Amino acid sequence: MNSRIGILGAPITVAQPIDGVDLGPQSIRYAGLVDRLADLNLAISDYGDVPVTNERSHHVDPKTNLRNLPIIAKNNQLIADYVYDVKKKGDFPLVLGGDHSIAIGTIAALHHFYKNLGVIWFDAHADLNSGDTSPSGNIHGMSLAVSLGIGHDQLTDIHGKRAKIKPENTVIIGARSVDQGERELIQDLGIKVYTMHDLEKYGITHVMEDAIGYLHERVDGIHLSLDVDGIDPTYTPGTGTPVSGGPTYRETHLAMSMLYDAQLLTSMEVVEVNPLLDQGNKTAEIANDMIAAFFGEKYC
Ligand code: 4U7
Ligand code: MN
Ligand code: MN
Ligand code: MN
Repeated sequence: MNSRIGILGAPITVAQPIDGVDLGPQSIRYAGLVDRLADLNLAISDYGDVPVTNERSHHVDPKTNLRNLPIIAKNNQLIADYVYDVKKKGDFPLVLGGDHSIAIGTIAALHHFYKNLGVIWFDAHADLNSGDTSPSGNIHGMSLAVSLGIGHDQLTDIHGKRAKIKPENTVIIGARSVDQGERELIQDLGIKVYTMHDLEKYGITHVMEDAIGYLHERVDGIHLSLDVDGIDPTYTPGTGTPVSGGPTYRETHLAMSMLYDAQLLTSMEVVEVNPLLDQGNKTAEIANDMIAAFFGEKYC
């Protein structure tokens, strides 16, 4: 793994309706991120936050079924520009959200550097809606679809037209709240999904070995998009769309350690931490534990 990490905050909040997720990057830093990673003998550059703006309207455009499209498109264009610069420097990008719409910008930037970028989407949700299928109009539930080239062109055409990743290079882990339109898309595109049923039945070790083996044959880089609501809300209560029945702290930690051991990952983002919904700063602290495991922190 590249030993220089470039941290960027991406405090978008308007792709979902609850205030506070814009404080995610600061809460993760406050929980000790830079010192923790420096202890792993990694060189850290914290480039601060992308200067996004969060003017919110609660109105869903009836023509598109999208909330706050223009501002989200503008913010993600900025995120893509900033992530591109970090990657161009040769740093390993670590992007801190913000709501999960930031993946639109992150993946758009990263796709320039790979022929076949793999994505591991660790999430309770599939984030495969579009205006046509979304029950909410919230764009944080559409970012994986957008990266696959599905959705409004103001979103899909950031840093290049349509798809930035291929469905066969995409893996979802931890899914347990998938909408009807998302199910159909998963079937149609053949996206590999490890649901909570698979995690229960086969165990996290087998699922991670299978996912890593599957991607290893296909891709030349792998981005981890870690939505903290992927983890069971007992551990990560500070998030806007919690879903019970997720992987435990220990399972998630093991998954992160196995990704480190595989030495195939090339970028990471951590999203949906909302300190205003949290118990103390618990969710940001647990996010730090997972990030540290991902970058090679061992128990002993
Ligand atoms: B997150 C949802 F309907 N699917 O589209 C939607 F359940 O980034 C939730 O994974 C999306 O947190 C959650 O609004 C987006 C809903
Ligand atoms: Mn998500
Ligand atoms: Mn989610
Ligand atoms: Mn969420």
